[in-house]
Amino acid sequence: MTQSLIAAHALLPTGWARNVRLAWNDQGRLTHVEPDTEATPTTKGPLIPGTPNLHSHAFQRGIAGLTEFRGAEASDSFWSWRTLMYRFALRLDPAQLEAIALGLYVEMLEAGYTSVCEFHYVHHQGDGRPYADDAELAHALMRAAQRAGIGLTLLPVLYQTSGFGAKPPNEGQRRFIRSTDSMLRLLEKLKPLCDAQGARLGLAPHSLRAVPPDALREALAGLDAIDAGAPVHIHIAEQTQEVDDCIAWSGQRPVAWLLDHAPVDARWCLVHATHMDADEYRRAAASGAVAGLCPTTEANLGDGLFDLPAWRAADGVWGIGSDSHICVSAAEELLMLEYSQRLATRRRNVAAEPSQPNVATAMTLAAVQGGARASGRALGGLAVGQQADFSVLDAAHPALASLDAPTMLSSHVFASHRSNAIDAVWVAGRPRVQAGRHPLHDSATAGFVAARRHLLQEDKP
Ligand code: NGQ
Ligand code: ZN
Repeated sequence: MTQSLIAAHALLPTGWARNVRLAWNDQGRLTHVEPDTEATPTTKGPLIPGTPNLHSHAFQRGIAGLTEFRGAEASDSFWSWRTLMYRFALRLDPAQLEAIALGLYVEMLEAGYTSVCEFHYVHHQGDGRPYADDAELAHALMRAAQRAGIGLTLLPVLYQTSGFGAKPPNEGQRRFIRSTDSMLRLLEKLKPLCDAQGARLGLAPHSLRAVPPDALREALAGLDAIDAGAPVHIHIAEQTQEVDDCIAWSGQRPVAWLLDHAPVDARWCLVHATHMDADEYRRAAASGAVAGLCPTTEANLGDGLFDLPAWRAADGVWGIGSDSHICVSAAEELLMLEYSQRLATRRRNVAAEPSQPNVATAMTLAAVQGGARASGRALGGLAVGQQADFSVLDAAHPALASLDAPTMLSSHVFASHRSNAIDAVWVAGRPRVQAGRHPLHDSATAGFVAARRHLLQEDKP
């Protein structure tokens, strides 16, 4: 098995370096990262760190592209999309979930994501009763990740109410609902299985509208007893409706409420965090929590705009997720994020950093650092002790050919327009994608299409 290579150009946490020798151990952890070696490069295309995908609801890949029409209401919204999404969620069976997740994870690898945080909330059978094995659907996701060879942070989701003030859940949410005790039993059951697979187990209180304060406190205490460092992810302040409802309930905005009532720190990922006031930007950034940005989903759902300059001015850490999977491409998420900021600020290269003026380079490094923190795994890029997760760009792609390495990355993000410029992808020191293809590409794609067709047929009377 290959355990080392020499990259002509590699993007290290400190920036671009030449003739870098990478070596890793049997566990897939980097043991050497040495620039300026004399040896002849074995890898010609620029090597970039693998991007962790910090937010995924795998099953939603099955409806990507299918909700792009206006419904009965004069104006469509996040909430009408959610109604359609719930209908689909109610029909999934374990085999279909596994097929959709496998197809998705293969797509992710081919697009340069080397790991995924799976925010997993469809727990029960279609009628709302638990499966005989309560972890049935978690197992389906874990198997899909293992078969694809993508890294996994599994985040079982606590979902109890349909709105602030402990509003009872609605019928469409019946597959998601769990008591806090049943969640803690699920986590206890999954912990050794995740450890055995090299996955990290965490917890995701779905949102403040789905988890009342007592349940939040008890679930976090239970998680700490299982793994005091485990990641905690929560959807927060994505829609203005949620902000208004939170103020009506508590007198506070969601992020402010969370910061005052939960021990938010670097273990936490605040997914979306779209609607914050100036004080919330400062306080949330100072907590060390990662802002889990999902730029194409947030655009698709009409969420609103995150203020990246305000977040960075407060030294906030961020990463990217593909969430609803309307788009599965790390490069396109970065493009969407940067472009949304340009449109809002009427400036260019908004996400560049004083230490890193090349915006694609700065964004890639930021998304890796933030994604690693949110994943709770050693995914912090090309440095000793981190996992050997990386992509090799296709130096022969027309958008990249004959450019220098940093500009190849710029063109990959800004100018390769949907034609993938990734040649190879390695996870934990093992090649998962070669010549742009995952070995399961054809079979996983066929399985995905069959599962989607089946689910859509069930929709017809
Ligand atoms: C989710 N998605 O959990 O899949 C949510 C919709 C909700 C986003 N927030 C459900 N983008 O928030 O209630
Ligand atoms: Zn989400």
